[in-house]
Amino acid sequence: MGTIRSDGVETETFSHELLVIDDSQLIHKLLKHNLKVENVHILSAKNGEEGLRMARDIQPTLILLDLNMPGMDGFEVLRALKDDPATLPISVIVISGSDETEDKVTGLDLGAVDYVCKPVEAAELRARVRSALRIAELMAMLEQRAQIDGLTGLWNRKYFDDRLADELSAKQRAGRDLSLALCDLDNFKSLNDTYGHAAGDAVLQSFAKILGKSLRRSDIACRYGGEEFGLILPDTKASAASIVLERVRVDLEETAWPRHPERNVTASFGVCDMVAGGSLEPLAWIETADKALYVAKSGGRNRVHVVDAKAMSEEALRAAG
Ligand code: GH3
Ligand code: MG
Ligand code: MG
Repeated sequence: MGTIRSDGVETETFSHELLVIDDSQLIHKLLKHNLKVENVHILSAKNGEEGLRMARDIQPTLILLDLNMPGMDGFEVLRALKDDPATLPISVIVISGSDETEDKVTGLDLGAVDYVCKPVEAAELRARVRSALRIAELMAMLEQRAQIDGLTGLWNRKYFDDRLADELSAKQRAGRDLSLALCDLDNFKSLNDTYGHAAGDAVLQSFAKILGKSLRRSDIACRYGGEEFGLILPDTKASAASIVLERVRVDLEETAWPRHPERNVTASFGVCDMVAGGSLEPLAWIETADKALYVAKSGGRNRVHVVDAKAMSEEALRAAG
């Protein structure tokens, strides 16, 4: 499969990385030749240790693993792959010269998705690789669905918690900017009570669309719960985040609602890009953004409130005595 670049050159793109771990050069050549027609990028490791390293670094979709190798044998490699949370999800097909039932049972029980005996027919190998890739794609899809909110299509609370922790540790590593915003629709209970739950649901869905339209691809919009949303904006200072959120706020306020044209819907936002004492604890960030949201609500709603970073550091200094 090819992709046309903006300069008109066709480049090859692969849907999956496939790692072959085998000590025989001949097998590497043969597998490369046999799998040429499949849409996979084939990488080669010539022993178990190198294979484990590459599996960790590259995270291939599928590994074709030889059993009989000097040094670490295939079963040891398989055990190590399945013991490490970073490589556990990678599908493994064992390709072995042994057709002993005991070896097949051991390989499959250790977590291989398939066991193929050498010499293997090219057509059969291709079909088994395609089957393993289909299962891997389904698993990835299920995993993604479990992180998505059913009503709005935004990421859910679980994903928000995981990503915030990730982003804060990435920030710690690279010293990058990060903004966190919490957002809550105003007087939503009264909207539900007046126009019905279905009208409330439609508002939640439209608000998710407004977020999708206004945020960057790298921003992470989540439904935090009910009518509350959590927004993670990597590489963004709160001053820049507040400009984006102000646009979202106005967009929502100006939306015309077919079910209740006489009633506008608004939202309040609390934004921070640092927390007292420079904490990298997700909970501290959420508390700070939540306090800012409270200020926006108590100040009259329908506004974006950004935490005053200077006041916060003074407060932290005072607290430290
Ligand atoms: P405030 O401006 O202070 O945020 O007031 P509010 O009425 O928005 O806040 P409150 O927390 O009192 O009410 C939130 C309402 O959101 C109550 C709940 O029924 C409604 N809600 C939560 N989840 C959903 C949902 O999935 N669909 C609909 N339609 N309503 C929801
Ligand atoms: Mg609420
Ligand atoms: Mg509310």
